[in-house]
Amino acid sequence: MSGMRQKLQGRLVIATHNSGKLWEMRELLAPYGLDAVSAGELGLPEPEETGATFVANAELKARGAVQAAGLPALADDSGLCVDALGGAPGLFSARWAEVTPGGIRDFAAAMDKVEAALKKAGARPPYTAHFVSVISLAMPSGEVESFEGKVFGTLVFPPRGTLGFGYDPIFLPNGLSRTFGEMMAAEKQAIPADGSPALSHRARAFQAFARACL
Ligand code: ITT
Repeated sequence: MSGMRQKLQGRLVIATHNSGKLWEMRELLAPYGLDAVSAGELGLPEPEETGATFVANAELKARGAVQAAGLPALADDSGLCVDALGGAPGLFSARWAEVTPGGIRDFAAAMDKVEAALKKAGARPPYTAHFVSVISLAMPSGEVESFEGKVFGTLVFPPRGTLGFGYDPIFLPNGLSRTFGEMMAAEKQAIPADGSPALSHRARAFQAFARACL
């Protein structure tokens, strides 16, 4: 793993086809002066996510991109895990939003589905939940390293706010009064200068990645 500990420089691919994630990852990388191109800009195919864990899926996406592009590749696999639903939608967070299998995604419908599943399970508020993000870096040498971040909170219905993406409008981080959907990106994913933990799962995973590789 010694190679991974060298500073990452030059061009890298952000191996995501999700515009919300891409935007956040570009913002997180911006201070480091790397030239980040997206999987979409390079015309890379979207790999099928067949892994059984967030780490497996993040690594599969990063490996696919490093092979296709010949550049270091950074991928994120993430999801919302709801305690009363046994961790669902979890790995299937994107799939819960698909209107048709593999087709366009409707997160208003996905958030309704979460609420309906909670009702069906007989759950009572507070609906505790967490977001997970695993960021994997794959190098042209074949090395891969992964970093995880989590944020804990509760779910609110109806959804609140129009900012962010995905399940942000139902997620209220512990100790705060606004959902991720009501927060500016700068607040959701700020990296504190004093090294204390960031707020969002992705920013936390990024902090671990940055400490090791940037
Ligand atoms: P890529 O695989 O191309 O990166 P994806 O959208 O398919 O994009 P995932 O398989 O990791 O990504 O799905 C995770 C889903 O979880 C994603 O589509 C979001 O809806 C949701 N999610 C992840 N992080 C989130 C965040 O910060 N805020 C809201 N929802 C989030």
